[in-house]
Amino acid sequence: MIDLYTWSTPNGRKVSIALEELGLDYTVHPINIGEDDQFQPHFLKISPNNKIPAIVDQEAGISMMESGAILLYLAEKTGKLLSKKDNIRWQTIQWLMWQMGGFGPILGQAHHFLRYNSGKAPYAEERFRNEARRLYSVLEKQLSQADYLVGNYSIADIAIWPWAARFEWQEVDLNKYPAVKAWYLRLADREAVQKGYNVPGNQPDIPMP
Ligand SMILES: N[C@@H](CCC(=O)N[C@@H](CS)C(=O)NCC(=O)O)C(=O)O
Repeated sequence: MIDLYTWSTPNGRKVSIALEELGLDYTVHPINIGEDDQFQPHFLKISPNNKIPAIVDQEAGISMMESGAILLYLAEKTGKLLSKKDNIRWQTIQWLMWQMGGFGPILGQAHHFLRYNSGKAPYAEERFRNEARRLYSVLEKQLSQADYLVGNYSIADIAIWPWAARFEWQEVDLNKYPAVKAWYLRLADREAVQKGYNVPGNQPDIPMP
């Protein structure tokens, strides 16, 4: 049994989608970051950086923060969603790192300036709007070659998709990125993605381009 500490955000959804895909039993502990639950001492013991998601794998005695590390852990634990073939494995990890170091942080800033603080910092709005679109172009090029980021469906797709699901917040029109749109809809059609998206619950439907 895995304890999942999460909230309805892209980083949180990566882990709930992976747990659903892998068919692992898990208990959800909602950490409402809008009410500062992430600063509660019991949570800080698991996630010292005061951010969701975090997991505790009771059986293995392992506690972890950082969604990318958690995805790697779950893939290693189950032997699924990360190829054992060297080239595909490392390419998958490369795209996971691209999400962790670029797609996620830049889109997070786009949300901050474009959605939550619109009109306050025109330079930052332009910078993150443009950078978001550049990143979608990179994704478009990669997905034009295949149905998934690397080889079969993997933790790279699971890491990137929940961020793309906020395309409206990023002022990104997915119709301008046809390969990304097709991939986005392919994943949105998966039952595990739909279930994982709706954790911790009561979420509106997955946004459709
Ligand atoms: N690099 C971290 C980022 C996690 C993160 O930014 N979580 C946000 C929600 S998506 C959060 O918990 N924010 C609360 C806060 O900053 O206080 C990961 O991928 O797990």
